[in-house]
Amino acid sequence: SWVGDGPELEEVLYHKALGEGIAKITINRAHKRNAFTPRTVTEMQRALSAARDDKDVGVVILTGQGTDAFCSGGDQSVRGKHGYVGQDNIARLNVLDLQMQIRRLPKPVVAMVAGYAVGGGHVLHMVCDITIAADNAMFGQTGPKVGSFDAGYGCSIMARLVGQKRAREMWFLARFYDAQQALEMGLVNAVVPVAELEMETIKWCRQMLKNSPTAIRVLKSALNAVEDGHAGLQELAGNATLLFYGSEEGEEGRKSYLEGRQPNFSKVPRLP
Ligand code: 2NE
Repeated sequence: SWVGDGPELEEVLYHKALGEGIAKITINRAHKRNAFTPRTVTEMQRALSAARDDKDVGVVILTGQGTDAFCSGGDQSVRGKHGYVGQDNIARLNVLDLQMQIRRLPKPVVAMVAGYAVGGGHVLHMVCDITIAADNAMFGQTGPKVGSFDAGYGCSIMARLVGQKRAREMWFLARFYDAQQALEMGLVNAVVPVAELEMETIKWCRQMLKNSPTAIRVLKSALNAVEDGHAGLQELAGNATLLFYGSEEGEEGRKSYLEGRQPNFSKVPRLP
């Protein structure tokens, strides 16, 4: 059972499953097929931050309210000349920051997709680690139809997932693909009847939660590393430092400094 938790939000819901280690972030704009505004994105960032800092959370589900849409991308009614315009009258493309936040979150993020995942909403599911789709899900990029594109992760991750020819097809023709096609293309991990979507997603989360959080954390950064260049290496390297700080060797360095003596690393085995 889900309980409301975390930061005060308006366009997004934040829930935790009691005693499960699962947080759920829901875009709550069903009347617009869960299109995002700058505010929606800022709220998703705050929710992700809360999930990251929460030691009880091991997996995050990202979804949209209702079964009509996961997310239909940027809200075109607030699109201005230089991005999407928020209440502060500033134009932003802050969804790109959100994509990076999902990518770098050291916990798996699972996209739970019912209905349309299109435009910037399609990119959002692609940057998640796992996608579970309902049988009514529809996937596609609409940018070229509405005078927009995502030439960042929207292209590079897609090409890795579906291959260069298919990626060009998806972007240049801006067609929609149903859940079964998306499964065959490697865009999603599983397709289930819409009524079973949440239960199946939770099953996947529970299975991940049984496994070593550190192994999953390092593996996520390792799987990102090559594609994300310096930023990918930084993520992987941050995990090495995190683990090293917990070792006797790391602790001896810190202690010796504080005690004003030379460090004694003589007991550290020179491993092959
Ligand atoms: C998603 C889709 C295919 C759904 O179609 P349908 O027939 O199920 O619903 P309908 O009637 O089109 O939508 C329901 C209401 O939601 C609004 C619609 O205007 C409609 O409003 P009312 O008539 O009831 O007042 N709505 C839906 N999507 C919206 C959106 N993105 N912005 C504003 N209002 C939206 C169909 O609705 C559709 O094709 N939507 C547009 C998809 C789209 O082009 N998204 C933007 C892509 S660009 C982008 O996301 C992006 C990027 O490329 C780069 C960086 C950042 C963002």
